[in-house]
Amino acid sequence: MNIEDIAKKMCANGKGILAADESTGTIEKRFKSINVENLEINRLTFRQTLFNSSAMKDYIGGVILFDETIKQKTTLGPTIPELIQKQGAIPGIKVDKGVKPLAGSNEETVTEGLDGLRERLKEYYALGARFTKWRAVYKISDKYPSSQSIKSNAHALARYAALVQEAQMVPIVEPEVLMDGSHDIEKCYQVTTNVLNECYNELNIHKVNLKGTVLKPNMIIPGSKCKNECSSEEIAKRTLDCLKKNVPSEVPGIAFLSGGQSEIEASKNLNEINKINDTNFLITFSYGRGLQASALKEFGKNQKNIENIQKAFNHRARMNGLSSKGKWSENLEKETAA
Ligand code: 5MM
Repeated sequence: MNIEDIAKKMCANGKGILAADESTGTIEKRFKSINVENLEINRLTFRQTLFNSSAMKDYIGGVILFDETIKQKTTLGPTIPELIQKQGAIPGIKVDKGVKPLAGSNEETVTEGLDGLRERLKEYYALGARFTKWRAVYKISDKYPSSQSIKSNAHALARYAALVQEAQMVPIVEPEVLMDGSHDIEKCYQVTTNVLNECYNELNIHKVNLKGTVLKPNMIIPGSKCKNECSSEEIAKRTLDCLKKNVPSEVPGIAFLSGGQSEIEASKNLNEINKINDTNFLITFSYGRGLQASALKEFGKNQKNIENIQKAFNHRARMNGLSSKGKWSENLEKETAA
């Protein structure tokens, strides 16, 4: 399959992306919240339980893995990428090396990982990866994000994307404007506009074929400490407007991050966006917490109760699959939970 077809397959037909690429430090935080020790076997057990779930076939087009996971063999025989392929999904890999303080603007970060990337991409391709992910992070405050952070992160994202396409894989471009803070929805709209503009400016300079990319953005949403509440309808309207104005129409797929929204909020907001989607973009999810939070809780209760862990994951995958078609409802949420 060529990269343009892969990009569509990851987001089409009511499917989305499972972000299971937590680095060892991030999964440690998640496991701590459920009192599970951060051992390799526990990480493998949790992830292979998700990847074996029945909902994978209908609702998951791609899975983003971490370096450790893509190299693991399941306790059932096949390797992790083989298990994902067997479920009809495409294995992908997070290739950034995380955020580091940005020299000259130390309260902000720049994402690193370009050194040696060309060689690492060859290795990941041989392991079965057909798409990759790189996440840039921007925080909002009175003085941030600075143009230095917007420009340096966009430059890195574009150099990453160009290398990934050279290696015949699809780059997911993830510029995440964080929800942390007390800013309102308007501020999020403005900052995301600036961030997206600079990203596509750099992607063009680096001759990235946009038809072979997927954008993973934040929704346009008020900060988590903002006093003014916003309806899902307003979030959907502002988000779609921002995407229409700032994302070139060649981009085939837009797969949102959940960014700290609750599982239900993430489904509800995605659903509202799809209800009014009058663009050609395939609009779907690329959720980490938004897909895994309930399953993680069940894993914490009893790691051996595979049925309950998978039941929780199947439910969230189905709900988000419906949201990606604008067919989710609060009632369906309750019916299935009951
Ligand atoms: C799953 O978390 C991903 C990896 O984070 P670290 O590199 O910091 O360990 C993260 O990039 C994730 O893919 C996105 O932020 C989306 O996840 P959420 O939880 O926001 O949907």
